[in-house]
Amino acid sequence: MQSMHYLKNYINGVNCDALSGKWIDNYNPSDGSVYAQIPDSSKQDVDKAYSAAQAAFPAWSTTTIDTRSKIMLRIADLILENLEGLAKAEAKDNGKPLSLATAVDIPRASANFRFFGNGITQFASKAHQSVGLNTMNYTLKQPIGVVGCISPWNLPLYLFTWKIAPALAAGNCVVAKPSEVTPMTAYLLGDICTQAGLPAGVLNIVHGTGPTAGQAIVEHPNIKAISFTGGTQTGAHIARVAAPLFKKLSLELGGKNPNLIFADCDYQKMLSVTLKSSFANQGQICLCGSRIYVEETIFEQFKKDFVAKVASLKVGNPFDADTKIGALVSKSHMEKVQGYIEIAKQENGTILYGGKPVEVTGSEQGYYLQPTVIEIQENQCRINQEEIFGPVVTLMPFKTEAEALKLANDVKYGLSATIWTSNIDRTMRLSKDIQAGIVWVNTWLNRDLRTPFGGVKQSGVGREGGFEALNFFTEAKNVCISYQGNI
Ligand code: TXE
Repeated sequence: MQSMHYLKNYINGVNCDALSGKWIDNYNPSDGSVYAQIPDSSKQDVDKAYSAAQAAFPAWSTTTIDTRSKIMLRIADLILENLEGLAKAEAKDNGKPLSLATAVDIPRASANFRFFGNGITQFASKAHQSVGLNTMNYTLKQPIGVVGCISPWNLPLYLFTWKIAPALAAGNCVVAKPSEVTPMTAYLLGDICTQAGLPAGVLNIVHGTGPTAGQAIVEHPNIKAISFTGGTQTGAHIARVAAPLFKKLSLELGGKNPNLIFADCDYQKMLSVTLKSSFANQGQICLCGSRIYVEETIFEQFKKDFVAKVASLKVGNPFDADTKIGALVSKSHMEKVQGYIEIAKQENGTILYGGKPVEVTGSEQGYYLQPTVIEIQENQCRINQEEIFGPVVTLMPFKTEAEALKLANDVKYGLSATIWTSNIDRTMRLSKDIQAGIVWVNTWLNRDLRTPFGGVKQSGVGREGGFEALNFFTEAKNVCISYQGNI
C-alpha cells in the first residue's frame, strides 16, 4: 500500500498546515487513486502569507541585483539537480509522460529562474534630457510590493516558475497559488528556495481551491498585481474582482489555435510537427493547434497520412518509456473532453480516429483517452469554437489563402497560430493579418524566452516573457530634475 503524502503551505520559509486544519484530496490521474492531501487554505492563510511577504519586502527590494541574481541562479541549479525527482512528481501528479516532464517541464522551470536571474542584470531604465528646458528625466523601475501569482495544472512547475521568477527577480515578494489539481512540484519548490538562500517570506506558497484561496489573493487589498494563467471564464471573473481594486493584471487565458497547412509546405516536417502540436501533453497546452485547416488539393492525402501517424501514438501509463499520450489531468476534465466528443457527433462531425477511452492494463481506473481527429463541416460548430483542452483536433479543407485567413480568425480566441508554407509573401501577409499574439511559421512551440508571450481577444490581456514580464512586475516612476546652465 502506498503511503499518503501530506503537503504543506510554505509561508515565511516554514512548511505549515492550513489554519483551518482542512485538507483536499489530491489524485494520481494515471490510476485514479488519492495519493496526497493538500492544505485547504482560506483567506486567513492568504493573510498570513501576505504578512510574511510584506515584512520581507523592505529587505528583498533593496537587496543588490547581484545577490538577487545569484539566488535565482542557485534555484535554477537546484531544480536541475533534482530533475529526476521533480519530473517523477510532475508525471504522477499531472498524468503527463515522464519523458515529457523530464525533457521539457522541469528543465524549463530551471530555465525560467536562470533566464530572469540573468535578465534582471540587464533590466535598465532610461534617461531623457530635455535640452532647452534644462531638465533631466530618468525612469525608476521599482518593484511593486507584494504580488500574486496563480497558475494552472497543465504545465504545473513550468508555468508556476514562469510567473514567480520574474516577480522575485524584479524585487517583489510573492504570494503564489498553484492549481489544487497539481500542487506537488510547487510544494517541492519551497524547500529548494530555502536551500538556495531565498530569505524567509520572499516567496509564500499557499495551496487550496480557486474560489477560496485563489479568490482571497485576488481580493486582497494590498496584493497589488496579479499574474494569472488559466481558463478564460476564470480570467474574466478575476478581472471583475480586481478592477475596483485597481490592480495590475496579466491574464494568459485559453486558446483555440489555427494550424494552416498549404500545399507548398515541407510536407514531412509539417506532418510530424502537427502531430506534436495536436497531442503534446494530451492536447492540454494553451498553444496546441487544435483547429487544423488544410489546402483542398492535399486534404485527402493529409487525412490519410495524419490519421496513420495518430494511430501509432501509444496511449499509456506516464511512467512507461514508450508512452506518447499519458492520462488526462482529472476525472472531471476527462468527462468534459468526452462530452465534446458527444457534441461532435450531434454536430455531424466525422470521427476519423479515436474518440474512445483507453483501458491501460494495471491502471484501469486512470483517465486515458484516444487521440481524436474529427472532420467538421462548418467552422462555427462548438467543437471548433470552444476550448476542449484535450487530445482532440478538428480538420477542415480550404480553397484559398483568403478563406484560410477568414477561418483562422473566425473564433473568439487569439493566442497563437501556425502556418505551413514555403511562400514568403504569403507568410508575411498572413502573419500580419492573423489575430494572435504568437505566430509560428513552419514550426511550433519554438520559444525564445526574450520574446513576448500572450494573446489577443479572449486569450488574455498583457504580455509575459523577457522584459515584458519585468515591466509588468515593476512600476515605472519618472523623475524630472531641473538644472542650471548648459550641459
Ligand atoms: O482552470 P481555472 P480549470 C482552460 C481549459 C480548461 C478550463 C478550466 O479549457 O478546461 O480552462 O480549467 C485558480 N480566483 N485552461 O478549471 O479554474 C485555480 O485554482 C482566483 C487553459 O482548471 O482557470 C487554478 O490555480 N483563482 C489554461 C487556476 O486558477 C482561481 C490552463 C486555473 O484554474 C479562481 C488551464 C478564482 N475565483 C485551464 N478560480 C491555459 N491558459 O493554459 C480558479 N482559480
